[in-house]
Amino acid sequence: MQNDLPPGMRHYPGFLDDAAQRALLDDIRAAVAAAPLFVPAMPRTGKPMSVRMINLGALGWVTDKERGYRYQPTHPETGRPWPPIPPRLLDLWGEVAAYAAPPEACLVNFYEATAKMGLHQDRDERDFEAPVVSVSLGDACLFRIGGLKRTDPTRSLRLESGDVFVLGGASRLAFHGVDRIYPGSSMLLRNGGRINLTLRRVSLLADEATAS
Ligand code: MD3
Ligand code: FE
Repeated sequence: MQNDLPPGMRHYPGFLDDAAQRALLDDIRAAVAAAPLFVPAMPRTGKPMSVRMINLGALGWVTDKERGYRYQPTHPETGRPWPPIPPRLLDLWGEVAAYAAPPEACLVNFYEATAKMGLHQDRDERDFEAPVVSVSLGDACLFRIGGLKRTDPTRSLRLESGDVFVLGGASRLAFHGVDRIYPGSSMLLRNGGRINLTLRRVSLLADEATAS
């Protein structure tokens, strides 16, 4: 239940109806046709992550063995700019983010049935005032959210297709991860799997205002 969530976290179950989910999926498919999914690799070890990803927007989050986690304006394999963030996602941000500027990055994560994401913090952005807005499509997942320290107690939540989750305020730097996917739990994606979109601010508004 939403009211049980820590300050700064808001869960909107079923925010997108089936038609809205399908329209968004069409946008994502068009973007993937222009910008192929890549397999991110952990800094230093080069261990591949189990998700595949692309980004939309002016900046995209990437990681590889040599250069580690970072935001950059271009696809690491094609060298081309990321596709734009579709208007329906900009509108969604406007409805839930309560922030004075549009998102600069939309990370698109694709999970196959066995993919997961270990407990981590999102701290590669400079602006922690802005929330992260997450949209889930396709198979449900078991999402885990903790506190500001890795060892803080965690709680688990099932995120379903069409759910929106907003992480801001005191929860912006909370540890979180995806423990498992529930194959066959949604009919949205013909071949199964889960797509998560995270809308983010990366740079500081103050810098933008004074950039020359
Ligand atoms: C809590 N993605 O891309 S989205 C990520 O479902 C990421 O693909 C997960 O963690 C996924 O970094 C979780 C929900 C989410 C996103 C950002 C957060 C939860 C968060 C930032 C702070 C706290
Ligand atoms: Fe994250």
